[in-house]
Amino acid sequence: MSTEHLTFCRFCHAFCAIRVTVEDGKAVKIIGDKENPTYYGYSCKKGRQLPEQHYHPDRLLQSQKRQKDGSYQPCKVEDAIEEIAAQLSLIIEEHGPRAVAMYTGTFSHHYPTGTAFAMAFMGAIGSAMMFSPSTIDQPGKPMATAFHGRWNAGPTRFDDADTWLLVGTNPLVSMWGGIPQFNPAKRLHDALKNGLNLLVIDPRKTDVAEKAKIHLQPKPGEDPTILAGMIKVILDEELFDQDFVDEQVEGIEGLTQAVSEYTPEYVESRAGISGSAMVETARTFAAGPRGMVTCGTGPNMAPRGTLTEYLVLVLNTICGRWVKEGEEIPNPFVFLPQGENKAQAEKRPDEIYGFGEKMRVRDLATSAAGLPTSAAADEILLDGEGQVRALLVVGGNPMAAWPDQLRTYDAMRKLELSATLDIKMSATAKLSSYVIAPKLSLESPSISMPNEALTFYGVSPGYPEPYGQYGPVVVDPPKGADVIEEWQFFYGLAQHMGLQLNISGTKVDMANAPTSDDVLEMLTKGSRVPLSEVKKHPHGHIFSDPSIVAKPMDEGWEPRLDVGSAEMLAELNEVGSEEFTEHGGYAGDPEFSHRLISRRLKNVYNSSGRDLKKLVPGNFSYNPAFMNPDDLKEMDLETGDVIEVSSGRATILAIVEEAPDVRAGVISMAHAWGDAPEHDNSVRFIGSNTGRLTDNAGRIDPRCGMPVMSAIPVNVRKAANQLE
Ligand SMILES: Nc1nc2c(c(=O)[nH]1)N[C@H]1C(S)=C(S)[C@@H](COP(=O)(O)OP(=O)(O)OC[C@H]3O[C@@H](n4cnc5c(=O)[nH]c(N)nc54)[C@H](O)[C@@H]3O)O[C@H]1N2
Ligand SMILES: Nc1nc2c(c(=O)[nH]1)N[C@H]1C(S)=C(S)[C@@H](COP(=O)(O)OP(=O)(O)OC[C@H]3O[C@@H](n4cnc5c(=O)[nH]c(N)nc54)[C@H](O)[C@@H]3O)O[C@H]1N2
Ligand code: SF4
Ligand SMILES: [Mo]
Repeated sequence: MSTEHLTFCRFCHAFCAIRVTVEDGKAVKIIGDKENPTYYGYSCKKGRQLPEQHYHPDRLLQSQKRQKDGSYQPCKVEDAIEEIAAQLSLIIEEHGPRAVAMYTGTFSHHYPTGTAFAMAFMGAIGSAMMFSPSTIDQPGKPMATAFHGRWNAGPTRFDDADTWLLVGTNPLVSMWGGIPQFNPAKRLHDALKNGLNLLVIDPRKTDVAEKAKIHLQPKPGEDPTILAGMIKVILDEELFDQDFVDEQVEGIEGLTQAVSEYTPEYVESRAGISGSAMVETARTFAAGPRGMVTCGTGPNMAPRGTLTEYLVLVLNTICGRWVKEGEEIPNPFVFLPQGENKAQAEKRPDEIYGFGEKMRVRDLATSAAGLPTSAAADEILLDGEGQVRALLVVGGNPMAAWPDQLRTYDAMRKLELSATLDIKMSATAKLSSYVIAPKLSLESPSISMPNEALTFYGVSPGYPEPYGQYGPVVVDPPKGADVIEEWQFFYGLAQHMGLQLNISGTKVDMANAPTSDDVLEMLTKGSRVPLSEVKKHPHGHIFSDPSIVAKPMDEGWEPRLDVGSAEMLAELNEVGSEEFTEHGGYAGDPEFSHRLISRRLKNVYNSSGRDLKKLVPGNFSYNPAFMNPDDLKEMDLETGDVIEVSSGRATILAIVEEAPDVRAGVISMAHAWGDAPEHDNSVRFIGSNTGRLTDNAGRIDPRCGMPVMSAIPVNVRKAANQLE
């Protein structure tokens, strides 16, 4: 018998509303839900492979335990939990709770119940050693917000903008970065039809750059230069929002002084773009009157990501692009409590970095972006008091995705205990003492809350309207499977270790296990719309309330948005004092000929998806090194050649591919491919790990520990062994 079910996809973070056809208890077909008011029927090829993902022969249906000889044997999940709990208790008893660390990876966003229990578990054992991708993704966002201040009523909407500037982000592929990731293609199409002036800064002519009115295609890593140049134009030509600046902004004099040297001529000679096109970009953006600048991973991973995100906020602020008094709040939330929504700057935090848990390397500590993940491997490798001996990994793949892979590899092999919750034997799972097999998205209930919470993450794409959906269980796991939800793993550990867990201030009943729906109720305590109400709308629903508008500023309220942060402007001055070569060359590192930049590929999601036949057809599945045809000609290279890419840290093999969309002097490559070094000769089948080129102990942002992960200085040459 065939039935149809409504839920949302969790292959990526976009959470598209889908219709699932189920036959004989198995999901067989996925399509977008046309009746959904926010996604308008959108689904992508990845999402449509959910059935293949659920029933893939390599999907783990049993947890795995590493044996003495290094092989893995299935074990009952209950036994695994009991054994891991016993070993954790011993480690904590002997070395203290800091010896236990956690990494909640990408899929923590997709499974809010798992993340809440993972954090509650760490709280209960008393370890602050919680790492996440936050500090290897866009840490510039929370850092810059802390320096600049947060506007309580939040950012304005994309959908009615007149202009939008995307800096190093490609939302049509990544479902991220500024165009709301809820059917971005339709949203951009509609906006362009309504006259949107789209502006893009990217060293590659990306899918969004193709549609832009102006595309600046600079050398990588020059975003601070370009943004400072734009700010200078807007200040000099008095194109800014004078009233907003007078009432809500401080530091404008310092800013004016700091950008004074960033003339169009300077920007042109340094960033390798036309100075007049930069001026035109500034004027178009300032003319607005509505629309924002948003930034993606590229510039955050290049050097000075915090400064770039700061200048992004400054541009938005001087042009007054925040929700003003009396204007409707785009998203007053569904699953989160209704915000204060005041048209005022929030008080800035007293501490932005260097507080909380101290790392034992590089003077790093907690920052506004969290604990520096670039220090996690060192914390495992460095002997002595406080050393990390056990690592719990939830929905992440450190061996594929952490920077400085060689360090990670050594660290993974040094751990006394490692437990990884993953759907397959990933590069990390293959080095773990236990691999816990979890339920997959169609087998567990969830809510769209995580995408609401993105509203607090810099100027970034949370839902642009009060949209909410509950996704029920659609199918049971395959027969004979012994799988659990992530939260149940932590609940089980806590039970064995005699710990009390607290979720959102509620004590969890540790004797009688809650259901997943009970957990969702705990997570949504105080929500603007009760979970029970959202459940009445299986297609998802927009819970509008136009009466919720931005309130006036409190009387006597003092905090303002700061565009003159001394620390940020001092860094901008440092940029200005760097040496650079005008043609082809880059600031610093003249011994490296190219810059390797980050990118996303449409059909895979970080290290997920490359085992699914329809996503990576044929025998080859690798991440090409995309290079400009002129570079290939000069180096006598052809598409398909194996090249060696060398940074100051390491050399990797890669397969080159001609790409006219990439600026000359640049290599554009996706991350999270490849495996441990002993598999390198299989590059044509497994791809290359770009993380290995990065250096956690090299150039980093000393505040949040972000290493240089884009605009990496590299040299390239044809490999002696073509590995045919
Ligand atoms: N050089 C370089 N490095 C980078 C980046 C870059 O651009 N360049 N990007 C960085 C960024 S932005 C990020 S976010 C990180 C990503 O870092 P990670 O989150 O560590 O990497 P992923 O590859 O997304 O790992 C996800 C893992 O979850 C597993 N998984 C899939 N579905 C499920 C599920 O339903 N449940 C569970 N429990 N597991 C599941 C997958 O099999 C995979 O092993 O990488 C960062 N690293
Ligand atoms: N299909 C798919 N979707 C994904 C992912 C995936 O792997 N596949 N990953 C997900 C994750 S974890 C994240 S965090 C988001 C990220 O979402 P985005 O930030 O939109 O990621 P990208 O598509 O890599 O876009 C980054 C852009 O920055 C450019 N760039 C690189 N260096 C520089 C620089 O120095 N300056 C400027 N101006 N641009 C630069 C690159 O050319 C690239 O076009 O995507 C998510 N969505
Ligand atoms: S964009 Fe594709 S993978 Fe992401 S949620 Fe939508 S259908 Fe799923
Ligand atoms: Mo990410």
